[in-house]
Amino acid sequence: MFPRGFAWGAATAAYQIEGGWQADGRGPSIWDTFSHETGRVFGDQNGDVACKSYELWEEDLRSILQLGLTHYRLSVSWARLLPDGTTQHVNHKGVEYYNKVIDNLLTANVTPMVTLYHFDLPQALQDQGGWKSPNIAALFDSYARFCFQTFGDRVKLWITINEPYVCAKLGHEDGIHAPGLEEPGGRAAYLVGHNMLRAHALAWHSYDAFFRPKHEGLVSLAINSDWLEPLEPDCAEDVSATERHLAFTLGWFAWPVFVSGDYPEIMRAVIDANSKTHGFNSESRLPIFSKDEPPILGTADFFALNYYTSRKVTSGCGHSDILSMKSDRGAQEVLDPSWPISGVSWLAVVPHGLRRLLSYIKKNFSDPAIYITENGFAQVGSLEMEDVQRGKFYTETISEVAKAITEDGVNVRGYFAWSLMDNFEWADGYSVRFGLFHVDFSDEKRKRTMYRSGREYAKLILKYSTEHEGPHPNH
Ligand code: GBH
Repeated sequence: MFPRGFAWGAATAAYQIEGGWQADGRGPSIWDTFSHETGRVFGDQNGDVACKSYELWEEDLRSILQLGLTHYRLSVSWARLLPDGTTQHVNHKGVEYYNKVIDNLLTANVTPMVTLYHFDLPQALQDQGGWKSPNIAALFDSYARFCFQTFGDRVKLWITINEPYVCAKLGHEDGIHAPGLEEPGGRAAYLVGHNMLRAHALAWHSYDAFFRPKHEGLVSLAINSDWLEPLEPDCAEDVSATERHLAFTLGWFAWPVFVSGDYPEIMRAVIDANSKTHGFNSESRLPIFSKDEPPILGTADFFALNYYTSRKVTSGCGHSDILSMKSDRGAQEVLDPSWPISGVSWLAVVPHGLRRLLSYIKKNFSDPAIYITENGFAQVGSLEMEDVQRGKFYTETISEVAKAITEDGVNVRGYFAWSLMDNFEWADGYSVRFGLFHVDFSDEKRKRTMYRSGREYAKLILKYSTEHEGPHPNH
């Protein structure tokens, strides 16, 4: 059911697990700043200590081996490697840490997939305008080259930026992620998304020109999207609201990279029309790609998809007189009452949504090789080590992936569960648990204990990764 060499993985991100926020010369990031402000994160918690992975990497490795993962997706902390964000000052202790992690993984026959940016911008760069500044693209490119140069002999799977949508919208329009900006008008979110695409593209071109020839790896960006369906399939307005929503979510980043080098036409048309209505008539709020910069089109060697949930969509977006990315999108999300809700309110359990989204990607983005770089299920409140629901979630989701491969012909190359272990869940702090391993945050040693769902995932991996190993024809 799963092709030979299929990646069976789990994922984490530096700020969510490492702790050691001031250890060995790490610089501050925007998540340090944000989480240290009162009222930003649940219970005013932060990632100062988190799972202590900076200190306890060997425990993480043990967990990875217990699950039998073939791949592990981690992110490197920009501010740990380059404390002020620039290559002027390299923190060698940070380099040593990631060298150890990568080398240990390879020795254990686990393939690393490394994300360069998972929400944690060095504060020094935020102070210069962060992702809103056009200069960020070149700074990111230097950081990426530094990482390719330092780790690229051993790391062959790279993600430049994780979920630009989340950084742009949650960080710069909703203000619920770092840097916590609540800018109306949509302009900030579009600008950040634009600079992230420029940054990603520069890094991809750098890899392509200078590193691919000897390292032969693959580079992409991780795009998050819910699966979206019209609330009333026969209602033309719901159908067009759904198309619009898909264009503003998945299309915002996937269309420029996989289809045209520019934003979906409907995005530009809607944003321009709304700008006019609101009396803006100068330049568009959605930036335009310069012809003098390397092209965005073609800058992904595979499609990296983070999928968690699905929504039904209907037209309109409530009553909003305020111009925003959300109001431009003009779509209202509705939960289907038949979908169970996981521990967090936003995560309705819809495994078949993943199969449909995979087919949509195959059809609309030229049948790319796809890695599902995140997918998972959250627990909150009372803790269940026998997390039956999560086990069922993984079993069902993986069976939908199997159908996508065998029945729909989708070229899926790997699946990464979010997450290896419970960790700092951004604005929800430690109140939301996504792990295959439980982490005891009241224990000095941050003891990791496998959940029942971890045991079930391990069984699935064992079953599917050995199905090709029949008896040798000569025996
Ligand atoms: C991923 O984002 C992140 O990459 C990962 O770091 C994180 O731990 C994981 O999800 C689990 O959350 O609060 O109602 O505004 C997934 C995409 C988009 C899902 C924002 C949650 C917030 C909904 N996320 N969404 S709400």
